[in-house]
Amino acid sequence: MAPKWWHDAVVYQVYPRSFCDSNNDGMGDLRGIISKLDYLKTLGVNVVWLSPVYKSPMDDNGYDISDYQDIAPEFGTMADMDELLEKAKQRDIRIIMDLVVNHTSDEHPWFKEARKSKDNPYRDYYIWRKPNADGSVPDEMGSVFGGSAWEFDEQTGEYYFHIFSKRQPDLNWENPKVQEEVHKMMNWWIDKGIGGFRLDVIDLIGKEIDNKITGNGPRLHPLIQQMNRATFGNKDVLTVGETWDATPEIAKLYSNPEREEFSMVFQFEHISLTWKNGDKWTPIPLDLPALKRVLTKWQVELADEGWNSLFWNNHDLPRIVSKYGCEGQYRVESAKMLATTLHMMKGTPYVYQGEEIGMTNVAFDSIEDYRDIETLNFYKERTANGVSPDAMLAAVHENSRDNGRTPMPWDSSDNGGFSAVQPWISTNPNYPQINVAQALEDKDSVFYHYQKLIALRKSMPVIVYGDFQPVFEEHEKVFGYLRCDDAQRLLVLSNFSGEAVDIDMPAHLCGVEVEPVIHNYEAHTYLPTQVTLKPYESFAVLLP
Ligand code: TEU
Ligand code: CA
Repeated sequence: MAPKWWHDAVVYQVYPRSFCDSNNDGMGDLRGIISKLDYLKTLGVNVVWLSPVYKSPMDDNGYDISDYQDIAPEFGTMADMDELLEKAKQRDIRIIMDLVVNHTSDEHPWFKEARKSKDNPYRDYYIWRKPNADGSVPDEMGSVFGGSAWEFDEQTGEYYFHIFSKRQPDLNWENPKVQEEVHKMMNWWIDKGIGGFRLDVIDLIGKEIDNKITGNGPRLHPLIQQMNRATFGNKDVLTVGETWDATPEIAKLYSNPEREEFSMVFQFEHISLTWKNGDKWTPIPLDLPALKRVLTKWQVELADEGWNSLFWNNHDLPRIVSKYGCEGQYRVESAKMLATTLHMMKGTPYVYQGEEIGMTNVAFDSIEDYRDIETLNFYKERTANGVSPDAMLAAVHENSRDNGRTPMPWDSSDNGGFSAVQPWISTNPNYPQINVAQALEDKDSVFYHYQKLIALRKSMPVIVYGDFQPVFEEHEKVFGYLRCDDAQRLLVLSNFSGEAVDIDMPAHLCGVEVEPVIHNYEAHTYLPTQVTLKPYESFAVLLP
């Protein structure tokens, strides 16, 4: 595969409203991000994915855009954005914009026009259907955020379609004008010198509503190839599509360079394993063998065709130490173990703000303390349908998107030093212990572990391009794999349990001196016939 700059890149995701508040209004902003660029440089990342900063009524924290070419005033101005691009560039950091084009805000001028009359020139920018004869909704399709996907609009007496909130009407991608407008807007950002796009729920744009098809519709890949040709195709940028239902076969369609679509996609199979029958509000414990099977499948199947993205966290997901590691006694060890497991695999790693200091889930006592539209809608819907408020709050503690959205704790001062005033959502109460200042002072912190992993990727080609081979495939507690190229063989072993585990090493992997690469307990320099892994121990070593 022809090498690309993003093959050995590590991306850091910033959720602007929760990152750093420069003017003490309780809301993170662009100047706050600018003030932390040196911190990101110290960590070693070379790409920042910025969650949406565009003008927006913030019904879904900016994933509802009312002007794609302006900045939300709470985040700053276009001059601040230009300065961020410039100062990031000085530090060799590229900025990737979040492109949310499955839908707009209901306050976007296109939608305001569209709803005025059935013959408005913008009407077909969105998806409208007549009520049934009895006045009821066109069909039973539901919104991801609860309730119907159809909203009745009084003015013209028709329903419009929205997969997310009713304030996020879906664009009609069958309309060539929509395609042209979006391409034009993307080129405007590319000309500003951005490093690429993260494409929000892009797998939904090929939908066929009348056949009840939303994800992976028949028109999806032609639309993406057309977008590629019209915009970023001949530019040296990173593009990553958010594709919840991708299988490896589908991911190859997107990311095989010959097809000229995206650099890579986010798949979520390794994330939804703890959702009972796909329902995040019915959490179940992790089945480690299942996680191993999923991670292995993606590594093996995208080996020669396509490219993986590697992530544990983002702004929609609970914190990984709380889910697959240990929040208590072994927080630091398990955060490092999870980081090593992910970062030694093949693909482009993404670090979500706060992951690099081992931030945990939050458990607010009252639903009043939550802000996320999805969490609040489902709390209301499920408790109205008989789920007890306590059970629902427990599910929120486990899987609410707000777990990943509490303000970044920079130090142990009030509100974790994020802001001088009460932030838009409360800080995790554990900020006096878990914060950036503490992590930077402690040479054994999770932060320095991430820093090392990122540096290793830049210096060891075997991590970037080596083959992936699972070892101990049947083991209930340990995940292990080898990464090999012509020059080196790297062995990675991780204990996903809170107990020590003895493993019998296969003949070809023992009785040898090894070179330690990274570890979260003492280094191993020799592999005996039986290796004992301490609780959440993980290490990578080079075999002779
Ligand atoms: O997320 C897509 C999405 O489907 C999530 O809302 C996810 O399904 C949900 O959290 C699982 O319960 C993207 C953005 O990342 C998210 O923040 C937006 O709310 C959503 O699209 C709409 O733009
Ligand atoms: Ca602010």
